[in-house]
Amino acid sequence: MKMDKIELLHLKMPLLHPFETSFGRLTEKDFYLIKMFSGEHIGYGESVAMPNPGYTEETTGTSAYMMEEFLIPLLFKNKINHPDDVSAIFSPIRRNNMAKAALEGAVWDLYSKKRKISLAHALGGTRESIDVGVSIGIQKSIDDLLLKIEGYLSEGYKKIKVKIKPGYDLEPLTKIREKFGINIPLMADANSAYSLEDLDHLKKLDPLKLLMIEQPLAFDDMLDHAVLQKQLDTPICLDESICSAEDARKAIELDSCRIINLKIGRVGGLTEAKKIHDLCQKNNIPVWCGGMLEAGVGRAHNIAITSLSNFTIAGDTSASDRYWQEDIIQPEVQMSAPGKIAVPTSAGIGYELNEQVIKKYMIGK
Ligand code: OSB
Ligand code: MG
Repeated sequence: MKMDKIELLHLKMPLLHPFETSFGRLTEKDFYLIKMFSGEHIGYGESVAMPNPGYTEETTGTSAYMMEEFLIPLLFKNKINHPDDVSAIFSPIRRNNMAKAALEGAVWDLYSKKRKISLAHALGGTRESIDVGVSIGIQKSIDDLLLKIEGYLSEGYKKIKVKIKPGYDLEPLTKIREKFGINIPLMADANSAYSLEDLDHLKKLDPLKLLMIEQPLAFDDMLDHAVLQKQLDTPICLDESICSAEDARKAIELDSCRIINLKIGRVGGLTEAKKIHDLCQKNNIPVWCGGMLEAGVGRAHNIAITSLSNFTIAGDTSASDRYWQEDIIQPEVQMSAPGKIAVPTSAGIGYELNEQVIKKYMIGK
């Protein structure tokens, strides 16, 4: 695959609703869209790094710097026969996974377009549609939270994930159970807001029968999560802690988690995500696709990877209108049936870019 040109488009898109977590509040999405030109085809990628290094160490700015200074030159210097080659080409560069994933995603799109198959098919996906849930940020009041959940449940979302932090955990979760019952698929994401000193407090979550608790302890911890998992009935799901297949192997061996939230950007690309998917499948660890408030291109990549068979739990890949006034792709991502999104069958990511919307939100190139 010979590349002619790579463009990085810098976009800032306002979120419909501010998104608050234990690590901060986001009102707009600041990201890079990658256009990779090769002959008659263009492959698309999206950098999912956040403006601030609160979730991982990367930022919008560092990912652009790494792409321009190090990663793109490597892509032009090396021969790429298959997208799987890209992670090997990038391996001399430590971490910077979101920068790597953005470019590798464009290579995967290009590869599938050249072969005239869908990205999902190229990745080995088998599902025709995926189950989707929604991740709800910390709200001003519990009443606001309950109202939001009611709305998303009526739209058909198959998993409700709420962000928690110390002082905003037992009460909102208990109220949710009181209002919607013990049977709605409910989980909580702490984004590393607790420590083992909170063990007794975290045990109080068990009677709420959450599907799982996501990343309760430190972002780089495996041992304490294993200690906590032994004490909890609620399955632990790791997000921040899993940045590679090696991390997943260690977490599984240590029993640090029973479920893994798989994010393409966090693990450095689709090839590594597939490896983690396969490893988890062998070890009976279900995975689901997490989100980074992606615009349409990142969302399309998430849909494609979720078509793999061990994505057995609804992910955070919600429809475009949960985030945006208007998305950068057409058609926008919509539910094909309640709680489901159809996996595109046309070549590559299966969505066209909406250049008008891109022009409107582009702040640099
Ligand atoms: O922890 O899963 C997370 C968004 C940004 C950074 C981290 C996380 C999230 C979400 C939102 O939970 C998922 C989404 O709707 O894209
Ligand atoms: Mg998370």
